[in-house]
Amino acid sequence: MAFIDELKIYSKAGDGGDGVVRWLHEKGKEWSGPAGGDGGNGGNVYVQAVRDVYILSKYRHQKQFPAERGENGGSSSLHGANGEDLIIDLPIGSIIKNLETGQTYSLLKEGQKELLLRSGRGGYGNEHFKASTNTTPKEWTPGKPGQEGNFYIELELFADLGLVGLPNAGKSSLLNSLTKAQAKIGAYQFTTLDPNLGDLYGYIIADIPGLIEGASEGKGLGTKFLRHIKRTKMLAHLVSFENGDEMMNVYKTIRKELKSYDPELLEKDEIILLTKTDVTDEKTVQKKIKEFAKLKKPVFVISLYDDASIKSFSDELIKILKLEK
Ligand SMILES: Nc1nc2c(ncn2[C@@H]2O[C@H](COP(=O)(O)OP(=O)(O)OP(=O)(O)O)[C@@H](O)[C@H]2O)c(=O)[nH]1
Ligand SMILES: [Mg+2]
Repeated sequence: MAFIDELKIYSKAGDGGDGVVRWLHEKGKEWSGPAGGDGGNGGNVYVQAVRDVYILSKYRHQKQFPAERGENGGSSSLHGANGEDLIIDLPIGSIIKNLETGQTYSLLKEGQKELLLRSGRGGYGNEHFKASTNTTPKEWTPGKPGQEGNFYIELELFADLGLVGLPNAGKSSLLNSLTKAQAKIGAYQFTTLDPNLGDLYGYIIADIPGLIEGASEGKGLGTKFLRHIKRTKMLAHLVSFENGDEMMNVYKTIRKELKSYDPELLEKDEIILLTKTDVTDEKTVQKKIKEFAKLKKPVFVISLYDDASIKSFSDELIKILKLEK
């Protein structure tokens, strides 16, 4: 299913039903008393957090989200039925902005429910206006309108581990070998256009589209997707041996781009993954391990063609993620 992480919708809470003018019907008496019921209240609009990062794509073709109107009052003092509330399910990590009022709501926990739009009250029927001085009231009031508004919904994923690195570093390949994700792999840059997610024993790994120098100024795919690692607990930074002597520079370039997007990204715990060891020799691997070890972060080397390297990284990763929780 397509991954959608932003959406604009229009929503409206239900209007109240109108009050009505009705009369008691007693034999021989035409105006024996008012009996017009009140209108029902409209339905409210809520958003609720669910554990489904793909749910926004379900709403792609639905731009309007109205809650039910209250029913009008009836004869014999019948109160109109209340309109049903509308509950819009959104993924955990959604930020919802009311474009009219500027108010924002963040859904942080599964099941969290927020009232977006308040419904209109039902109007009064003529029975409501009965008084000793007014035994045959003809007054009634219409239902009040429900609130309405346009909303911008943006998803910031909550992953346990975010994979970052240059295009072609092997991020999607790694995601596929660690999890059941079936991310597209390609021997060209920017194969990944939207974040991919995988599940490693309950830990969510997010594969972010590749970054390049100047991403913060909009080069390549820009930094649009970096918001998905803002709330990610830990980063895995992939650098391929294909970059040869440039590996450390490549690493620093990506760190610079992360920083210009949000300096806090640099504060996150990070592990370093030197990928594609199969394209180089053992001596270079050892040299690079030493060089990167100076950064005082865990360093791993992997190759897609060396199952043992993936297995031992996966085991270590689970241990590290357990400690992070
Ligand atoms: N030799 C070798 N090639 C690899 C390895 N891992 C991935 N590749 C290849 O490298 C290319 C890029 O891999 P991807 O996983 O698509 O890279 P990515 O980092 O997701 O790239 P973008 O989505 O463009 O950012 C593909 O042709 C893979 O087959 C590896 O360990 N060794
Ligand atoms: Mg990719």
